Amino acid sequence: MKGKEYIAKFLKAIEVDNVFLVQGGACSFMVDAIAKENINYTCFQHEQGAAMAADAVWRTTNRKKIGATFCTSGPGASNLVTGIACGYFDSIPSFHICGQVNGKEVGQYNGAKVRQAGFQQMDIVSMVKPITNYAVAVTNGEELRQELKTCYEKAFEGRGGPVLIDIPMDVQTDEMENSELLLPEVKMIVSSSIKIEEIRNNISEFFKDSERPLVVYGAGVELSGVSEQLNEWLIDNCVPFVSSWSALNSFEHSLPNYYGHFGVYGNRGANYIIQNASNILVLGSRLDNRQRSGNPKLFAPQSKVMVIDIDGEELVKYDSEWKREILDLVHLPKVLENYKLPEYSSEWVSYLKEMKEKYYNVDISTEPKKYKSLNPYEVVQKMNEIIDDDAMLFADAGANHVWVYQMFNRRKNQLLTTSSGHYAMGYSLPASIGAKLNNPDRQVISFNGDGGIQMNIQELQTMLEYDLGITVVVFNNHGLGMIRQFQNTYMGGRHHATGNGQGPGRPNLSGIATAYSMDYLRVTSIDQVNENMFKRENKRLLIEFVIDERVLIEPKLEGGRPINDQFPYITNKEYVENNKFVDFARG
Ligand SMILES: Cc1ncc(C[n+]2csc(CCOP(=O)(O)OP(=O)(O)O)c2C)c(N)n1
Ligand SMILES: [Mg+2]
Repeated sequence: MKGKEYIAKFLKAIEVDNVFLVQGGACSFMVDAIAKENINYTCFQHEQGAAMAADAVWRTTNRKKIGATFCTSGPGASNLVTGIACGYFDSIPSFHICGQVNGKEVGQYNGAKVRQAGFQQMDIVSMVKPITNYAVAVTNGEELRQELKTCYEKAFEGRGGPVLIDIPMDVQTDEMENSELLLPEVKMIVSSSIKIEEIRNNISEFFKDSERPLVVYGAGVELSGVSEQLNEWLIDNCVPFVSSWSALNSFEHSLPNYYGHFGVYGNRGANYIIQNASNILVLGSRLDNRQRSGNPKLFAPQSKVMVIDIDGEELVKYDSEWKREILDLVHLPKVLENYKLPEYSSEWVSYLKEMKEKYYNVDISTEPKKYKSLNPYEVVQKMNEIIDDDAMLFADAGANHVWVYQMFNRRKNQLLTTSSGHYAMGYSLPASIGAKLNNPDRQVISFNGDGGIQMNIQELQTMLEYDLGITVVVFNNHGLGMIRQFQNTYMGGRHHATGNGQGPGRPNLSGIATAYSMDYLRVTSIDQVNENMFKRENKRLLIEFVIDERVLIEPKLEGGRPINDQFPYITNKEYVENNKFVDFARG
């Protein structure tokens, strides 16, 4: 058996049924081989699109399928990098298989350290080492056999993440000495009962006599496949909780004991709740600076905090007073089994309710009215009502993302995701394509800004080619809104490189829709947002929501302040009243 045939057999064995790719000499033998094995492939226009779509496979198949790419050497491989980083920072497994120039060609340089050994040769492995769980170059058939297996296993190790294998063309075309299929081992997760009991006892000790308990729901819970169990525990025990950005996909937002997501762009009420809690248990969240603010010392300074995470390195960064436990959250249900949160103060219960009533889905921008603009918050609210109960939503980077995340109320079977940690503009569209290819019967909506849509706009062609009925939404605020707001705060409102006339410029979206054979809808008033939007023969739809460029993200934390003091600033009286349990001087 030749290397290329072995690769195809291996992919079949690990149930990869569709490889995302851009063709090139160094991967063409592998493409030929998978086609012979009846494995599908999807042609993207750019390798970044292929990598982002592969990232979405794991996110949208209930962690059952791993996305895979093929690319050619050199520029094909370097184009993958941003997509790979999206997966690494969000702990999403994906499998990248890169062609490389012939190994024999490299040999002819007698080991000389030349910049490039052969046309389009590049050391992709060194480039992606810091953003993969594992990256390796193979030089012969036996290494190929061993390393394909190792790569697959490493993608699921620890936090999970992308893996990459670099395969020279001659390894693809040479006969293998041993071609017996070497399958990955499914590692049984061994749960140490001692540790589980110890952690349960520590939690119990932590919450003992706690007057104002709170749980922070992090993405690690869903990544470990235990969100259903945690949700049951939270509901059964009436445990108040707030969520990180990435955990917003893990539970129904209508749960009465859910009090919003917190952080720089978080809900104002949730931020007060964090700062006023006496005991905060953090489950599988790395508490990024978007959550704790740029000045983490001001995050919950008067609370006791306990963090449980799979990644010990994440725990090192915290204040020494905080309690920490390393635990793979697959064991969380066992830890919480039969553990009941002790009763807590009724004052806390009424405070939680008050914060929710005052701010949850209420505290939204008043600017649009002033400028007679369509209100993006109202748009999200309305979209929320009219989309399917199992719709899949992708957000991009920028104000458009924050508007969706601040306002969207996820129903049980809906999917809401983005590239949270890497926050790459251009993620939403190719990710939606990865989702639709794996979920052809579900409604898929890709939210974008007018800047971000430009980053992978070429993938509208992929949508057309494969007839993928995706709704592409563009919030057109005529520029790079999130950065413009940053410039308002820190650069005296000088909109260099972000604004109308001094920014990157935009094509006419109606023309774009025509070019890619999409239906197009330009929305300037809220009554245009209704069910009829989706009732059309051509399911490829581009909706442009026209937003005045002065419309902001509200609320938003500005530099140096604690998370409970967001812009637009509330009165001192309201601020003091909200800090009911802690004395919190204003920044
Ligand atoms: C690839 C990439 N480049 C730059 C940025 C920095 N950035 C974050 S948000 C943003 C503005 C995006 O503009 P747009 O897509 O129009 O969204 P808006 O904020 O206007 O809704 C920029 C430039 C980024 N996140 N990703
Ligand atoms: Mg914009």
